[in-house]
Amino acid sequence: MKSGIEVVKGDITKIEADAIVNAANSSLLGGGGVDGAIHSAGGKAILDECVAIRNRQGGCRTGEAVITTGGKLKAKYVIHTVGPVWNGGKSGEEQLLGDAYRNSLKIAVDNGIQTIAFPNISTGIYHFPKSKAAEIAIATVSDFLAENDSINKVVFVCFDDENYKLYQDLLKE
Ligand code: AR6
Repeated sequence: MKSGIEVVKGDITKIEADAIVNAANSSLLGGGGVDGAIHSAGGKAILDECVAIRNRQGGCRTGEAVITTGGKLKAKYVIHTVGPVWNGGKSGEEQLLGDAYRNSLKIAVDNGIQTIAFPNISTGIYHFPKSKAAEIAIATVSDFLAENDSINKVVFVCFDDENYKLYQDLLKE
């Protein structure tokens, strides 16, 4: 296992970390999947801050990230990022998925966050192929950790068996 990286299977809303990452959409107003789970477990304080960000800067573009309170969650912060919708792979999806991970980590560093948990961004409703997404997620996080020592733990929280197995296999290498 690469140092500083862990993989667990489960529900990210239950994770104890300085921050958990949300696979949001550009509106920042919530949705289904992990986004719906985070907003319902974390409560209205998260949505209120999302609305304020939206009023200030017009939402969040694909590949970018914003930060709010964790509300009622165990995590102090939620970092909302927007992964790309998979559209066959010729629309910059791979670069944009890497950007979503990288920009989430950058905003974590800017906020003094030391432990952060990621869901498998874009691999649900947005249909990014899971195997390719896992490779990009692990490579992007590993490269970032090699150049930054303020984050000491990154947890990949896999909700489904297929992603859990992919991450375990890739991280064994
Ligand atoms: N904890 C951890 N992972 C989860 C959870 C959970 N509680 N629930 C689902 N997942 P998705 P996307 C996994 O669809 O593909 C929303 O409507 C899920 O199994 O949540 O980036 C947003 O508002 C999958 O592996 O996000 C956007 O409109 C992963 O989380 C859109 O969906 C991502 O699946 C974003 O689509």
